[in-house]
Amino acid sequence: MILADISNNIANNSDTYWAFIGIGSNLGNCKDNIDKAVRMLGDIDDTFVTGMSSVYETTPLGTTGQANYFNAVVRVRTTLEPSELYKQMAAIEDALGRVRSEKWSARTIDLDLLLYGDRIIDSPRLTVPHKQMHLRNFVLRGLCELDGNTVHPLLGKTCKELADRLNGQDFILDQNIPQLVCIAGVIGAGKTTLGNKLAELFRCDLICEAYDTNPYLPKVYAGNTDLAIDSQLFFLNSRVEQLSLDKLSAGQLAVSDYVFAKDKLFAQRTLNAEQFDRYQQQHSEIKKDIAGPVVVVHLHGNPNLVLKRISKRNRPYEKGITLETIESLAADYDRLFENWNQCPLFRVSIDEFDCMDQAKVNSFAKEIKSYLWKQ
Ligand code: A4P
Ligand code: MG
Repeated sequence: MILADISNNIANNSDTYWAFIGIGSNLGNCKDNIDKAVRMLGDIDDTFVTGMSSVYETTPLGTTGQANYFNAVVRVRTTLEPSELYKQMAAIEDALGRVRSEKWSARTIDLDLLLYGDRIIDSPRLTVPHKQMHLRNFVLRGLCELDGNTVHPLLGKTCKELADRLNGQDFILDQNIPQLVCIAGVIGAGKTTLGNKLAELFRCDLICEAYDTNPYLPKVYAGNTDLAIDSQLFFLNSRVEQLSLDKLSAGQLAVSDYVFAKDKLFAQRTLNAEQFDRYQQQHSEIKKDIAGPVVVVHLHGNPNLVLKRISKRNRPYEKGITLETIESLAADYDRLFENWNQCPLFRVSIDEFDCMDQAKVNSFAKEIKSYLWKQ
């Protein structure tokens, strides 16, 4: 039965669960395949389709040269156990002509059990929540249409929060690239402190911005603008060396207390037109040789709190930093991340997230790990 208020008839049954099922099709008459699949889901014994998202067209993830997908998500109420529900879903895939060839192959229909109440299942045939759902906008979009407040029981975040991290993109766990977690944010936001803690928990290296070995930086802070280009090129070269694909191997976990994209942001702030041209030439030559982030954490928050932290650490050349500088830097970072599409982006408010709270840091690290390929 479909979209039935009949769900009310079984709503009081304590053995009744709601579940979300993701549907995808990119072979044959996709919309028709999806319609049929939804009807067949409604025909499963003791299972009622109580909601369906729109059907939307998406770019294939994980392959090239395939037709676009059509995706949707349905919500069901069921008394079936997850393994039984999954068995019925697989039977529907078979009945609709699904041929199981290699992974990522085109398919008439794909039914994935995304969520089953707040149950966590990790068996050889079935993993719930679906292992990759938090990386896929084509799944979270439908979930958000149905109920964005639905909580992912392992990550403790709503589907809306998970979707916000993806900014409309789909991602895969890719073992062929370094697993680099970059922490970004204005001076004094606490990047190195958090980076240290994450690196410790991940048992990996923390790659630190070379601000204390940059010989030009104090002079630039003191107002010597001629040296701005030297300072900027020093940073650029040091970042390239630190993040070089010769240094970080495929699958290797690493944390850095900066994101490479900030380099250009600072160059734009500090260089004049002629200096910036010089900088651009070097920048464009090297970008392809360095590891990109797999996750970015953007620490943002109250500029007054940031200023307080800066004065507390008492670095002589940071004395001249004003509230206005921090505000304008923060605005630059906001612009940088507004349409960020390189990787999932965690926006973390420093007013709410205290990185001295070890329990919070532990669960944050666990969450980040689910966005990384695991050895
Ligand atoms: N399995 C484990 N847990 C689950 C679960 N919660 N739901 C096991 C469904 N299946 C689960 O599934 C492969 C194995 O996963 C099964 O043995 C099952 O017991 P499958 O459906 O037989 O094969 P598959 O579909 O090739 O694998 P999978 O993992 O479902 O593929 P994906 O990762 O879902 O990729 N791009 C767009 N835009 N839209 C799409 O819908 N879909 C895919 C399929 C690729 N790119 C896409 C889309
Ligand atoms: Mg599948």
